[in-house]
Amino acid sequence: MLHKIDMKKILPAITVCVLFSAKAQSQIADFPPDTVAGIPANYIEAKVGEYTLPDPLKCADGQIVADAEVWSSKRRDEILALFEQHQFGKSPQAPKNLRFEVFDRESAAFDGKAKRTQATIYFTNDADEPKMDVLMYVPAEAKKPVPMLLYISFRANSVTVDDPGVKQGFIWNRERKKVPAGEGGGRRFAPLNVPAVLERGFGFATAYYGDIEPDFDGGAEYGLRGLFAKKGTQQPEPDAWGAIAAWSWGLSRALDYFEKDEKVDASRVAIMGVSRLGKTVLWAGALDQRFALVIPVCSGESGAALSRRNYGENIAHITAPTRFDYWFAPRYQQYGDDVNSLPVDAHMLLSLIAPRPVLLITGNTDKWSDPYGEFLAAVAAGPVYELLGKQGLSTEGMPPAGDAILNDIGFFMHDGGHGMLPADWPVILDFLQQHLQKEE
Ligand code: GTR
Repeated sequence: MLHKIDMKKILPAITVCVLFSAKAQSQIADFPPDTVAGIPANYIEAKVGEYTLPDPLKCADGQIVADAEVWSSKRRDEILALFEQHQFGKSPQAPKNLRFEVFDRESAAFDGKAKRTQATIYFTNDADEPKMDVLMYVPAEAKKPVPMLLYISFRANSVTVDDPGVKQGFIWNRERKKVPAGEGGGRRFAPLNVPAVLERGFGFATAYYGDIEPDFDGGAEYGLRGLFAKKGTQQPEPDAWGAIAAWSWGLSRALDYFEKDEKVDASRVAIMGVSRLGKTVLWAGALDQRFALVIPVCSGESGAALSRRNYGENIAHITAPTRFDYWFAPRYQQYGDDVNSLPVDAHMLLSLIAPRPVLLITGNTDKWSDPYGEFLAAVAAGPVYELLGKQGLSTEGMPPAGDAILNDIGFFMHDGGHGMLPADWPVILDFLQQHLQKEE
């Protein structure tokens, strides 16, 4: 059963939170790795360390943000620039004339319940690669432009959705070659429920992140960042954009396309992604305020979980040269040894989504991703939402697995591990409906 946490529930919820910590400690042996990239990982609450979060409502010059005007004209820009400089890197502007080709328009799909459109998006006017295929469905009976859930996938469109009409896609395999999807694997992660989305009056769209840029060290060469790289530049700048910024940029191009498709209400497009793609949708939503709602699933470290908590994965783990340093701006790595000098943290990333709704989905056994760290980030982003007239979590006690909070900041911890679970779907659909469905 879903329910909203109200004030009467705060006390029991706090108790649950204390119990959760104790339970978490007793389950350390569950899944999480002890050491990654030679760096030990901590799963004991008492050892997360002391930290003070930077205040999202205090400007660099000391001014306290007391109204929405100062937030949107000053402090928000400061925080965005800090994330560009220190974490994700600086992305280029949108291309002037987006080039796209619709190669399948409004074909009947899902037993006639949906209309399917497929388009290829080219990122510049003068290059044909990389290019991204966007697959979208709208409810067949829709009379007006529909709100849309855009899901960035680990898999090509032809294997993300169960529909024989989808164009055969390609994916990058471990040998850094593009192979027809279906042969080269690709993580599943998400039991998608497209018909359920359509039944609620929403459209559903997806794109494969590897179409934007392959996910391996050196992938920039084959992907979007290669397209924008200045010839002859050897050493990337400390604030050069990483792969997460590239994937985020690609999502904005899908939205550019939706703005031109009369079936879509481009002012009501939600984005969703799992794990590293949860980090991606957070950064996409922060950069591009046209996205109306953001759903990061198990986004964890450098996503919605507070980096300052030394619990599960930390910045040193994620930016280890053998792991995912290429996801971020080169400067980010330096905070692995000194997280307290990082001028931002996850609560500020969430505050960049405000006042738009954001739903954090986590898992109680996904300790590597630090679900409690995501909850605390959401609590700390609350004052920004409230300043903008919206509702944060309205509790400081983490709800138990299975209970959802669906305020403008939403939080749901499923009973299970890393990735999306069937139990997430009713929560996702309720959240979309509550925040993006207009009263007719
Ligand atoms: C993990 C990584 C996480 C998360 C995850 C994923 O190995 O440590 O931060 O991004 O990969 O994307 O699957």
